[in-house]
Amino acid sequence: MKLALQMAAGALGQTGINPVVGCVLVKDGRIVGMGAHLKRGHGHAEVLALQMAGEEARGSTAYVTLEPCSHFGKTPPCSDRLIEAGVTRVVVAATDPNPLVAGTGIAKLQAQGIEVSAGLLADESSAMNEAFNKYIVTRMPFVTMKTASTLDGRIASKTGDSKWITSPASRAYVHTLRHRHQGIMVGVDTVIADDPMLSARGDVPAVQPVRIIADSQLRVPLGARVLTEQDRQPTILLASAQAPAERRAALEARGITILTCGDGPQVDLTLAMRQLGEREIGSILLEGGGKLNGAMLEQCLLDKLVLMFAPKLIGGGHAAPVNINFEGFAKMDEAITLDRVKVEQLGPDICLTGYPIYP
Ligand code: AOF
Ligand code: ZN
Repeated sequence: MKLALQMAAGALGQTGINPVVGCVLVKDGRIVGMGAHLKRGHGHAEVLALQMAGEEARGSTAYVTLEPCSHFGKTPPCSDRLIEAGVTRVVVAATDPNPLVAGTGIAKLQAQGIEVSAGLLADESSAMNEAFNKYIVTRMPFVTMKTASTLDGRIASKTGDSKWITSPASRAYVHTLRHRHQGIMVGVDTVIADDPMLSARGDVPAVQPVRIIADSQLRVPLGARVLTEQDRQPTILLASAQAPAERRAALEARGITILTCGDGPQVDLTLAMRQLGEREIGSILLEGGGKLNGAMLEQCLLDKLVLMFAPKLIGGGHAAPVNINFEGFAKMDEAITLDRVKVEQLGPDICLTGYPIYP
């Protein structure tokens, strides 16, 4: 199962709204087949492992990181394939929360007399598929907020200088994070200030995430790189119905997708997330700025926080922007707290990961 999990982990970021899954077939103490799901619409892990094993699959044990599917999706059910191939025992890590599967894959195998056990390294498997686990039951994207700030929470100095706050090790990790999400989201002020590419530029050639810009009044400059360099990565703008019609027309004439999210002065972020979910964007990395981060937090739209802190203090009062800017609460016992906190060091920086619990 550890090997199956390693193979699944290798495909993180490649499978879109699908989970990452690994499968290892063992017979007489020897591996006879292995496979991982590498791309939505292509073979599931079990099918690839069975292809490799051929006749040797008969009488083997399958170790699968996710319950074998029981439905006709883009591919036929894996549980049927395991049965046909004569696999006699199946060890599952996590069950599949997809309402189309949810225990029926295991039941199907058991009904054919196959010995099934579930739960081995289930937490490891579920953690890898945290975005899938949310999206498949809610159709809302799993949102990870990443910030890179000084120890006093600043994302720029009082003069606006921000290059660089965190170390090369932290910045490299950001590209890994980008690679693992289907969308990267920022506010239009970040586009105006930094003209970012918002691409994944890690060591591994990546499936590029969609770029999502919260831009209520469609203020994005027509020459911004997120608009002019779109061959590998489409850009989606989130706007209010109030945005000027001529801006909308100019952008649409350039083939830019604009999602209308409410008619208030600011984008209705919940509606925005729902619309992105409908477009099969199941995971988003939110990269600021502070006000957008704060608004997403206040509206309980963040599932996970990755907070990077450089061991620096820059100060700057109201002139220096902070990583998460929101109205806030009166009492400490109203605070949003983080669960399952993990702290790592990235070069000299501290990287804190946690899952917000909303009151
Ligand atoms: C498995 N093995 O390797 C994967 C599974 O549209 P499809 O056919 O790719 O089906 C996607 C669904 O199948 C997905 O939502 C999840 O429930 C399951 N994924 N199942 O047995 C695999 N990737
Ligand atoms: Zn399957």
